[in-house]
Amino acid sequence: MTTESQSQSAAAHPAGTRPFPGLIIREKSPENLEFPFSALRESIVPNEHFFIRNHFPVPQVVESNWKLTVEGHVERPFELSYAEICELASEEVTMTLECAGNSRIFLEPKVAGLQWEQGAVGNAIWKGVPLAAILERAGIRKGAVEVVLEGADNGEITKEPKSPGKIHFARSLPLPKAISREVILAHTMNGERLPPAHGFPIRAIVPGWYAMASVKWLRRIVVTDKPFRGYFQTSDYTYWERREELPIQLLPVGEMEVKAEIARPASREVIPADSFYKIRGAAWAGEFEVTGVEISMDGGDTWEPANVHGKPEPYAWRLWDYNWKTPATPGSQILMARATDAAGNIQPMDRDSHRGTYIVSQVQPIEVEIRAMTKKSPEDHYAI
Ligand SMILES: Nc1nc2c(c(=O)[nH]1)N[C@H]1C(S)=C(S)[C@@H](COP(=O)(O)O)O[C@H]1N2
Ligand SMILES: [Mo]
Repeated sequence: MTTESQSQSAAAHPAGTRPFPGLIIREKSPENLEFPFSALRESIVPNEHFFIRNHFPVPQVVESNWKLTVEGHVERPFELSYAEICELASEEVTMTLECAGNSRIFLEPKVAGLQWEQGAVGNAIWKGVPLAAILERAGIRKGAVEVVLEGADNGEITKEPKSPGKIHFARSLPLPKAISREVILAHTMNGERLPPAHGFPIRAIVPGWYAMASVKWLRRIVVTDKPFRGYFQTSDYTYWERREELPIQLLPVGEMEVKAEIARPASREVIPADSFYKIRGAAWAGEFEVTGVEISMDGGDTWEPANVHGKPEPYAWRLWDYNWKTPATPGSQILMARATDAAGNIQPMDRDSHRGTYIVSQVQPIEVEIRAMTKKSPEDHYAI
């Protein structure tokens, strides 16, 4: 009876189509939800599975009242309605959004902040208007240095460092990044209108940068002639620049680092001894293309190349797999994956302590148990 229902459920959910186990709640209010990374199947994460990171409650936006203003150090300030933005020439970019605090739970000693495991990351196809086109229309004045992107969401931060009363979520980009064609004001996520939690009606998409730069519910663009000193730029989302081990200054977190994550097996998975098992995961590299992924079974002494899918392209992750002949001897086994990018960066083994509570990109070991088993899992023999 049990056997029958088990085999029925295996038939109802053939490899690769198992039901989604649900997003993990990291915080109830404001809502912060993690993608269970071991559920990774496709390169594009469906909207309903995409992680959510909110600092404040999702703002109620009435589409017909919503306006995006462009102001500051420009010749011709102006505003746009949602309908007007949707009519402008748009571009598409496939981009991996990774929260700068992703993988924080693996830090020792423990640090403050949401305790994300591997799933504060996702990859989607975004479509929208290049920020450069909007800035061109406004006419950037001489002496401009940054472009501030401000969201409609707001609130007060009562934990240290406290905010000066109510503030909006806002981040700036240096002018060269802001006018690069890849930065878009997105209205579409995987072919659908942006879902409310992901920034409806408009969000910035800043390819190559950690996701805090991709401001949701965008309502104001301000060109400035001095560096922006907003809360999420100075008190939060910063790391120490050091010279000869001395902290020199706090810098805003920016470009993503090269990183691979293992989706399958999951931590503590039990795997049959002396069998064939397909290890799977994703790797990304911010501004650069992922060129390789390697696997180590001996704590990083030796590395074997994994099979990286698709073509190298900047901004988007690449799925990879590795056909593993599991050990004959039962016991604990540590797996590691590391990625390399087109600029020659290799994912490091060790944590750079200058990064505070952000940019957790060192190799993340996964521990599994090898067990002598007669019945193999349905995903064996390099299935899926
Ligand atoms: N307006 C606004 N934009 C925001 C945030 C926010 O709280 N408010 N969170 C940022 C952070 S820290 C991350 S990781 C991403 C998460 O995007 P997602 O919720 O669509 O996955 O949005 C960024 N943009
Ligand atoms: Mo984030």
